[in-house]
Amino acid sequence: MPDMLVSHSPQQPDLVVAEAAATTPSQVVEAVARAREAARHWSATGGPGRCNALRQVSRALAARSQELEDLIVTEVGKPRGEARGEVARTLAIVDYYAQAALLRVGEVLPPNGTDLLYTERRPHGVVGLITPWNFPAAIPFWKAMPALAAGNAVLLKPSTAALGCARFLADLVAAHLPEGTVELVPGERETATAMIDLVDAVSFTGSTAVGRSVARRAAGRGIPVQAEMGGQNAAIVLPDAPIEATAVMLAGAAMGYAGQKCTATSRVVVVGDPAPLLEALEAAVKSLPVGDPGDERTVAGPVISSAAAAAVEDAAARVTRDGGLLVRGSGVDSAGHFVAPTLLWGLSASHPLNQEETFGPITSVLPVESAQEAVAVANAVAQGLVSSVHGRDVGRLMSVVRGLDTGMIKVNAPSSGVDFYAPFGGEKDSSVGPREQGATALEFYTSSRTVTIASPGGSG
Ligand code: UN1
Repeated sequence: MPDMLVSHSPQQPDLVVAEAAATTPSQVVEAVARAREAARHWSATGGPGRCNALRQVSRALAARSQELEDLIVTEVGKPRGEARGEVARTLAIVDYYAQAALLRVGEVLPPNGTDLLYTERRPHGVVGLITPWNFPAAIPFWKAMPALAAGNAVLLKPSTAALGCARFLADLVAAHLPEGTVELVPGERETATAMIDLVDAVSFTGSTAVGRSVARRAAGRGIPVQAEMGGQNAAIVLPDAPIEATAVMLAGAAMGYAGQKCTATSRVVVVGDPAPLLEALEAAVKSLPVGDPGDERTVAGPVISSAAAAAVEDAAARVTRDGGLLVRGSGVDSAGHFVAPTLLWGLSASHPLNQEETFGPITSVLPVESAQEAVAVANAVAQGLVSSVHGRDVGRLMSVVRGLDTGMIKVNAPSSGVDFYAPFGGEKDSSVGPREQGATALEFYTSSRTVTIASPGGSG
């Protein structure tokens, strides 16, 4: 008997949202065979044909966007406003890559004694996608859409916690694309491993530990691999930053969706006297609306599981034990996995809580003397996904920007939130392989072929 996979609602843990049997390795073999056959036809459909099919997906998704929004709220506890934003982003991603199917696929170079020299980008064939639960629509689509636009077929192995969203999306795409072009393969490690061993490229988003092993396995087969992993993102606040507005922005960046984003702000590095910012942050964290994710006003709903809630409580207990101080926002007394937003300070920059990713509503304040020291502290972690800098003086802001070692930097903007058409990815332990999103994504899902053409008997 294959294992049964079940997703539960984080605010109502008794509610089963979706169920599926785990895909066995032999079923993965079959799915890959179907996808491989489909990929031949799909790539032969040509750019305009693929553009039309993806535009139909876009229309179908637009017609069912409310349903998807509700499912995101229920299945992964994302607050309604953010869930709506994610659905809008997902739609924009489909539209963008539908058009991208019409963009140039190569270049003509000056022939060197021959008749023609050109390059063309060709799909890999079947790509395997391993996606997380925290952006259950945007991430599967920001991987699948460029892969499909380029002419690949896709196997999608979603996180079990977002099984319902993945099925919704896979069914919606399957209704408009040839059979086998998108294969949903629910499962855990065994399914993922079987998939990595058979597909032609892999894209992963999730934890650093799992991402590293996915990358190693794929690299062992010599296939292209991309892994987006954890962050330990710092926000640097310079002395001329507007205190109130910055505190509100940082509370949102740290605690929005209960901090369950790889782009969440985990450390606030404040240059100079920390007292005014700390006071404003305390007020912002204490007044942060925590509660039912279905409610329009909610900023932080429940965390995904009881284990995730326990990890935050554990971290809070460690702060006190290790001599730090903390302020906690409002908690919710319910059967759901709610935890109070937590602001901490007084721990050294090298303390594990300032080094590891908690993936919950917890952020740490670290006072420093100078902008230079702030950059050193911000960079002194293994991860390098995103950082933010807050202040007014452009020269000073830019000198901090130049010193930071993350893949993305936001100036006077929250660390979380991305532009779907701009390259997304990090440095150090945060990423392996090329950036996601935008034009680079189309490159990742294709390889370049160089063609030289000469006349019979040789030309020139
Ligand atoms: C965002 O900040 O809007 O898993 C996107 C994550 C990231 C995506 C963040 N890969 O949290």
